[in-house]
Amino acid sequence: MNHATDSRPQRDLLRTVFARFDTRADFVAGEPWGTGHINDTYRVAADLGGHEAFFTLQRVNTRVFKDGPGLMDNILRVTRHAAARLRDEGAPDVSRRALQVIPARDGRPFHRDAEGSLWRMYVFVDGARTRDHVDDPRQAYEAARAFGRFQRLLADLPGGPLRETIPHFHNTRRRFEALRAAVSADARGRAASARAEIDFALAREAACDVILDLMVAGDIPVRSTHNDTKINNVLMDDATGEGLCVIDLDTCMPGCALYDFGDMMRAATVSTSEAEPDPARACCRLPVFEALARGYLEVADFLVPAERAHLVTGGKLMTFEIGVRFLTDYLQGDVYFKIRREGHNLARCRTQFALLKSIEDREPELRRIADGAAAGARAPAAPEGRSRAGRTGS
Ligand code: ADP
Ligand code: GN1
Ligand code: MG
Repeated sequence: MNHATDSRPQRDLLRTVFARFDTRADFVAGEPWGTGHINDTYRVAADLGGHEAFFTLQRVNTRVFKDGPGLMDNILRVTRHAAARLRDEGAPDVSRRALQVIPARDGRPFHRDAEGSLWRMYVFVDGARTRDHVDDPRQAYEAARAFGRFQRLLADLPGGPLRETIPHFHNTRRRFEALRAAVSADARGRAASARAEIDFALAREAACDVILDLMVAGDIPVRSTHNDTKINNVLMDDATGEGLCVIDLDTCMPGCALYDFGDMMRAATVSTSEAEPDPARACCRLPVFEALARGYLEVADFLVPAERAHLVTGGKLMTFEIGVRFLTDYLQGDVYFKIRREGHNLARCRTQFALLKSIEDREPELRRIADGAAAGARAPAAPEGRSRAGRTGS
């Protein structure tokens, strides 16, 4: 999870930034943390009255998130509501189940450094970790329950709609048009090297509008959603395996429940990593999908019939959309997603498109599984403490 030992300039920077936040702890060390594609995340170890304490310090990518204060306002609303609700419900370990923002010494929920970068800090949740890949269906079940609970929590968030932190984030039609424009411009002369992927995407244009049309018709509601439900955006408890805490709240805003389910499906069911060197191996794992759909539907009791009926459509759409975004970024010269090597975004796109092809090939089966999970979720719940998580085995 941690990448490298910190260099001296980096340590000095982290120490200076850490001191701007309102803790009684002294900086000891900091190291890059996690595998996110957008923000820069560090785990800071500090001395708190002789005890070691950890914090998550993040430099928010303000090229992507242009209204940092507005974004932090969303996050404060969501995290405070989450903690209050958990307390009302008598949940144990509230401080590990809801992110806690640590304010800066000036009282703001962020620190702006001399270069204009926006920093924020959370309490680091101990005894839990994220995973980039689902190894067993139980993990998908737990992650789906965590994201489903999170959607339920957002449903009664007081104070009106959240701000749109990235306008049109999951508007697949716009993402598709951006791809078309990138192909025409071919600014980096890369289109020839991605001809097969471009053709694959262009042939699926009709997919863009299916959910948008249902939303316009009023069959599917706009909800407050997470919008980045990658499997590594939920912390899993080391001891119990429970999906403990939903993180990466930057994209919490008005959206569609199916985008959240779809992005989970994309990230959890894939058999390989996101930038698999041999993308043809990427396929959708049915037992993982079964666990995911069951976990989500057991919790997401608020869904309307059209949402229940289109879970697989959501998965296809999100897999398509992220593939289109990786491809567009490749053609534009890797200006959005962090890359670690030449061709990284094209490799990521290939994995998404191989996964999409696999979902298309298995669609009837996936729909049967989703319908079965929906029927099961309507049946009387299993008694407390006897979750049905283990039912599919592996
Ligand atoms: P990004 O937007 O770059 O994906 P995240 O907010 O998801 O950033 O954080 C990156 C990683 O840091 C996560 O995958 C997780 O492993 C870790 N992380 C983030 N916040 C916390 C926290 N409060 N406690 C423990 N680990 C965290
Ligand atoms: C980014 O921040 P991270 O790594 O969790 C991206 C998501 C993509 C994902 C693909 C704000 O998520 O939309 O689905 O990469 N986040 C943003 O791995 O663009
Ligand atoms: Mg993340």
